[in-house]
Amino acid sequence: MEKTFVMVKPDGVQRNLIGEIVKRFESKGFKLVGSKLMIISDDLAYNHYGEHKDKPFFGGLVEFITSGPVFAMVWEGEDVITTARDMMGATKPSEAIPGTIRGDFGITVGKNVIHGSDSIESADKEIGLFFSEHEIVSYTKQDSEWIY
Ligand code: RTP
Ligand code: MG
Repeated sequence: MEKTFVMVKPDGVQRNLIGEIVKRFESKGFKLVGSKLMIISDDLAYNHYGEHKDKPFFGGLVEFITSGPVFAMVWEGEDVITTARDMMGATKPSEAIPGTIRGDFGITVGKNVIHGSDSIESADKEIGLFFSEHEIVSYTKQDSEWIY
């Protein structure tokens, strides 16, 4: 089953949005298979956001993402990578439609509350960066094809 990496960014943690965000993914029907509150090291930030290393906002992005605790999660379910991105909304909260997480809780692009992997490749990479194998829990909720 497909897995994705989702993270409540430091602004979301400070604003007490962990529960709200977990609730949205649970209510949608996805299965939480890993989670932890952690502070991102500079090394991890460079690895995670390496694709943006030449962008003008890279320094500020690393400074922000390492500035306080984040809540890192792995969610599992059919098409969870794309669906999580849709639930998050556009990168710029000003362009994110109401009903999405960024549309409902964000204002500025630098503090946009949540991260989610944007492809199968980035999900694999990011899950591996943030979680060791024993931290991903494999379990069954129901003998059902539609409850993940
Ligand atoms: P993320 O990786 O954090 O989930 O966000 P994303 O895919 O929607 O956007 P991405 O293009 O990967 O950008 C990563 C993060 O960099 C910050 N950013 N700032 N100042 C700017 O113009 C700018 N552009 C991007 C945002 O915080 C974005 O989430
Ligand atoms: Mg991205």
